[in-house]
Amino acid sequence: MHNPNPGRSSSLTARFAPKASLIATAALLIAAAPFAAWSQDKKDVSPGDVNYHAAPSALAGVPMVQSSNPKAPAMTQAEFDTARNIYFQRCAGCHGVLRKGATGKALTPDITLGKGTDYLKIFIAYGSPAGMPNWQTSGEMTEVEVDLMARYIQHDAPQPPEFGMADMKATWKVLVPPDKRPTKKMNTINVENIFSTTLRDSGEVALIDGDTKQIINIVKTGYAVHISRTSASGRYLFVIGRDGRVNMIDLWMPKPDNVAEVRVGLEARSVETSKYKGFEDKLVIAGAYWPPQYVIMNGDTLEPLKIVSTRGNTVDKQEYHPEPRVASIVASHYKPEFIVNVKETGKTLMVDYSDLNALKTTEIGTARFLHDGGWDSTKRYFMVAANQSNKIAVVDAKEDKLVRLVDVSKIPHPGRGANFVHPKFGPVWSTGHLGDEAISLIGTDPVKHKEYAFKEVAQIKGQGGGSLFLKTHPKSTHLYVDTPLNPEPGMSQSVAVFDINNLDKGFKVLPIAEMAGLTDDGAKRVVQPEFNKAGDEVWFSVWSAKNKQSAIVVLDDKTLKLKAVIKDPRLITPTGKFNVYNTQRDIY
Ligand code: DHE
Repeated sequence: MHNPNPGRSSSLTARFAPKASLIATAALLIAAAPFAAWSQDKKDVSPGDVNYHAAPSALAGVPMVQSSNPKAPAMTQAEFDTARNIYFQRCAGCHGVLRKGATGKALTPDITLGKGTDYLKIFIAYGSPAGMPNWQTSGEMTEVEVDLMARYIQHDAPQPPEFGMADMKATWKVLVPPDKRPTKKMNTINVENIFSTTLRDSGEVALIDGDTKQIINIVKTGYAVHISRTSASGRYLFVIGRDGRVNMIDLWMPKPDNVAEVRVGLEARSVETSKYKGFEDKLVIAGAYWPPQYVIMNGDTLEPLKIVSTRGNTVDKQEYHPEPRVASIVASHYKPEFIVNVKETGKTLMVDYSDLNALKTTEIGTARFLHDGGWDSTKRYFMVAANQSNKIAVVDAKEDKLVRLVDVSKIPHPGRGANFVHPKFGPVWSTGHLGDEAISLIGTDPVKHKEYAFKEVAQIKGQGGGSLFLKTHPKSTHLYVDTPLNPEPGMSQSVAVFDINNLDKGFKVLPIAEMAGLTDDGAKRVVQPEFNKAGDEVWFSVWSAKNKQSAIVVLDDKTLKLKAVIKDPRLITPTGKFNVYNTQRDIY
């Protein structure tokens, strides 16, 4: 199997390695020419990446329209339902809801029927050298389940329902109407230093006081919350669950809590609020994975106002794609625009929200598989990872155009990225990678450092592949890089820290999970560094499974010494943390 960390032993790689007897059987079957042809042109996906993408989808429990294909092998209704559930738990993230292909191959009956059950069983059981996990030999699926899946994917894909205005309105609740909300801040909390912390598997966020390190409130949100964003004024927090539920939290209440909620789709990842002068706190936008659409809402109440589908043609082959998911969204500081990144078609949409009845959109062709990204330090250039294309697209929010597609390493994953001033290249924005240990630095100053602007000016080496997020702060001289999806616990449980003024010196390893002092055998993945408002503390989540202990570790940024460990039975699966002030002002 492909090893994401050449030169390092990999327990996950070993786990994915078939047993000898099975290899022999597989080798015979794999010799079949069509298999080779099918797997060879597959994108290279590391096991860490597979882990990350094969997360359960919120669609698993949704009733769907289904038709069975008479040419496909028979299945009982119960078998079909079980297979559908497995598909949405493990496969939809890569192969798409409609199985038309996303970062993984298309698996529609026109392709799968010709392959036949036996062939498909081998493929599912043993995986492909290019990245399809070996579901059976890794112990993730039984032989019976593999047989079920091989038959299931020869039937037509069941289609989840659409989710239109009537559905949204039916879920929309204003818990505290605007005129019943406080007219001034009613608490003594330093709200600018609150960390909205995702409790991934409990359907909540923890609002943690950055000054006292105490939990202010645990707020009920959607299922498997993804991100939080702060309104332009800093008063409201918006949180989105994977199930498409958006929650609006008022930080002025005596105890900050929900004031409104709505569902914008059946599965979603992104939310943002209008930040342009004159439009502060006026609108909220959320992007859905299913149905593929974005929704603009009233910034006071979350009343859905406008739904726009993202179905359309891909940027390169100009082929129709039925489910281009909405990935990252940011609010422009230059114009009344939201920047909406559409994953499978590879388009960045500059959505002018100044008149929702005459919505103007500038469609910029960038690159397929857009995912996450952040602003450069001037907030003029949005740097977005086209992860499976191994590129960063640089979009100019002033001119509404693509500046450049920058080739980087394998599967860039920046979160919002990290901006700092490099001694030689001037201002740079950086990203880590899921597929290898490279950290790419991209010059972002076209005025004083023109020769370096929008080029990958350097690659530094981090601990290993499986990196998701990196972070610094304008007041810090440190760059922190996590590696939570690296198969080596030594790497997934620690972070690398670089001295920005001496990057060539390499990194120090900070054993964050160890510092947390957790006593059980949880995975303790260290994920997503986030600074406090003052920029003198950095927070890390130590993320274990739902039934294990987790924690937040706080370091003094200057000394790299432990400052606090936040442990609480209510901190279930903490992942992303969003400091109100830094998120409000896009400081990273
Ligand atoms: Fe994320 C950001 C999608 C899995 C934690 N994630 C994002 C964004 C997208 C996205 C589109 C950008 C939002 C924006 O900026 O508007 N994430 C996805 C997936 O599709 C994926 C691969 C699989 C899935 O089924 O969700 C996925 N993400 C994860 C996780 O497993 C992580 C590590 C833990 C978790 O909480 O689920 C995770 N994603 C995050 C975090 C951010 C994020 C913490 C925001 C980082 C930041 O600093 O801005």
